[in-house]
Amino acid sequence: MKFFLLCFIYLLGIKASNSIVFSSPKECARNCKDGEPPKYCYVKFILEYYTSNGMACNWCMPNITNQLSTEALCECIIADGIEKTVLSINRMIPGPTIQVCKGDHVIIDLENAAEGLEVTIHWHGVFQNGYQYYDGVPFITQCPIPSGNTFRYDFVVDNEGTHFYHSHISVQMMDGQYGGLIVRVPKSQEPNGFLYDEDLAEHIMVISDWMHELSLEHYPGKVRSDIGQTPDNILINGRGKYTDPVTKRKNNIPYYVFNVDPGKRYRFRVINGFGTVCLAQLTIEWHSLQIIAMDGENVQAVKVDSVIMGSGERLDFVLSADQPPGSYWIQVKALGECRTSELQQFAILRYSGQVSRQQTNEPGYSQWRYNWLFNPQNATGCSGAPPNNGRLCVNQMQSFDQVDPRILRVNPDLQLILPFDFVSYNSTLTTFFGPKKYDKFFVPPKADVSLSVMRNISYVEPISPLISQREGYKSLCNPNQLIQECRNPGKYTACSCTHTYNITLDSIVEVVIYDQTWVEDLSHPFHLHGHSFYVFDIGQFTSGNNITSEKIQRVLQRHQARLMDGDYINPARKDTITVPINGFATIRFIANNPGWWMMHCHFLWHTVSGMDVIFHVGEPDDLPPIPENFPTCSSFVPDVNV
Ligand SMILES: *[C@@H]1O[C@H](CO)[C@@H](O)[C@H](O)[C@H]1NC(C)=O
Ligand SMILES: *[C@@H]1O[C@H](CO)[C@@H](O)[C@H](O)[C@H]1NC(C)=O
Ligand SMILES: *[C@@H]1O[C@H](CO)[C@@H](O)[C@H](O)[C@H]1NC(C)=O
Ligand SMILES: *[C@@H]1O[C@H](CO)[C@@H](O)[C@H](O)[C@H]1NC(C)=O
Ligand SMILES: *[C@@H]1O[C@H](CO)[C@@H](O)[C@H](O)[C@H]1NC(C)=O
Ligand SMILES: [Cu+2]
Repeated sequence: MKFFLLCFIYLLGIKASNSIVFSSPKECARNCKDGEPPKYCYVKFILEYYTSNGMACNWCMPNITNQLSTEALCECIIADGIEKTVLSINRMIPGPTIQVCKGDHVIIDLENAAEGLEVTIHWHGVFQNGYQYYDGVPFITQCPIPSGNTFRYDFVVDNEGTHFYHSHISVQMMDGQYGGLIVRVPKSQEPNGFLYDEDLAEHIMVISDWMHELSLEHYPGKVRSDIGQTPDNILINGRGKYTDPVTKRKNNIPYYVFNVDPGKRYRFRVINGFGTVCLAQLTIEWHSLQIIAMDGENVQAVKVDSVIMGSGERLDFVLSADQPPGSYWIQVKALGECRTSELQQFAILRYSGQVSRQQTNEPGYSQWRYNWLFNPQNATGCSGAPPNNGRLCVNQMQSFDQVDPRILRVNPDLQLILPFDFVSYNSTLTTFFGPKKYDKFFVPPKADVSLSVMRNISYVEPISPLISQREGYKSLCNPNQLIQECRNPGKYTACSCTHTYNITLDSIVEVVIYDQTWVEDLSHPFHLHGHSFYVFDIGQFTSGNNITSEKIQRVLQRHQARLMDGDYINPARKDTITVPINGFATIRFIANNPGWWMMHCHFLWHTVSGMDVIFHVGEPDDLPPIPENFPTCSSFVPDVNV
């Protein structure tokens, strides 16, 4: 079909590109129908430095539906009412929500209008199989886009679900470069479709944390004042009230309102866009959340009362508007190090029509009780046991579809054990900051100077994109093949190189990620690009009990025994997993997508300081050809002219 079309176009002497009819974001955000031809969805992104609650807010106020259009009808970004330098897309935060149907082409022209800033955008959750050059990871799948330039992302979305896009450079995401990317299928193809009546744009919920200054102010980080990276606030779909920490008074920014009709059932799509180490907990007053998908993968529906999500995780749930009509609180509270400041934000669930219940006072941080909590921080009861104590873990969820039987094989083709850790330089600061030392670091809240590592290697970017330029290969390494500088490490230098594992195409890969950091109340969400993985096991050791490799061996022996006994029935799939504090996660994936894929902690300060690895799947020949005129970049250090 395509071939004939191309010939026809050729005969007429028209360039193929002229024959494509672009659809607007609005036209693409349609009801997906069976048998409908795919659309070419064109979106223009303009990235700028901008100001929240700035001058534009003297002229107009964004209303709530504005937030979900693709162009700002009012260029005021209100956020939480605090004036701040932001990195916005189309003068909106979150950026435009992209809504398409599975199989559509998505073309995003990203114009970088932020002077002096380089950018890339990652399409988090989209596998990009066949479109490997558009994953948006700097120096892996592309060169960073310099200011003044436009880069065209062009891919077909082949996996449905609630996805997410965000900056993949430095800590930029934290200042506003993120938004929703929703890929729907016809209702007839939604296995959980019978559970809800509506799946509306206005029920997409992007939650994010927010600082009142540029996040770069905290990278590497301060030690004398304003230490650490704790956010000042939380935003729900880009807005919220700010509570003055001294006077405890709230400002008058209106909360985001989710409207529902009594008696109907709604699909909510929640995206955790946090950038700091705080997890987010979402609870809706008097309403249970019936989980139907995690990270875009369908699960067998389960009802819970409250959910915890780490950065990069997405959750779809059904909310039944079955309570007395009125207004109910939606609470998002931040955990981990945000617990100290009891950071929380609200939105409102509002029933239409006659009100039979008045809204109560805002709930306190720890006021609400719940029977079932999803994805608990305390994962001691997750491993090998049925859900108990009101805690439901990610590994206890069941996939909707029958799993690929290859994934249940006792022995994987490749097993990677990836402990992650921080290297602290606290006791060696005089050497660390001695002459001619330029080691990378960041300053966590307790003011140690630290670097992040996985298997003792701190990831650094290569000089050129690995997917398109071989210059980058020279910094590739892994524990079995360290680069020259690391073979004889100086006392205070962790090995810094481009931590990469080559993986045979179509092999079954098992990854065991575990926490060696010893930091209380800090659980790390790991995200895999290009694939989703099956979650087999999650667990946690009691505190004060260091994870040793012997303990991990015992975890693996038990895992093997369970595989042999056929204990795992239908493990659920995800692309981001929150590894419990002092705990581990055992996952498997089928490496069926050739390319260079990152797996990394999704907390920006950990990503940027080395808690990343690259999975290189297949051979360069397995990839589609490099797009014509694909930008190149590298260092320029030629021989000196004589
Ligand atoms: C986690 O839960 C277990 C079992 O309920 C309990 O013994 C343990 O104290 C809890 N750990 C933490 C850190 O709360
Ligand atoms: C690291 O050094 C800083 C500054 O000297 C100090 O405040 C902090 O407590 C130290 N951290 C540890 C873990 O010793
Ligand atoms: C990391 O380095 C430490 C200290 O050199 C060593 O004891 C440990 O075995 C290494 N860990 C891994 C996973 O290689
Ligand atoms: C990994 O793959 C790259 C690119 O194909 C190759 O240059 C490199 O030698 C491989 N490394 C190993 C350890 O096989
Ligand atoms: C656990 O490891 C930390 C850091 O290596 C060490 O300080 C601590 O003493 C260890 N604790 C136990 C119980 O072994
Ligand atoms: Cu981390």
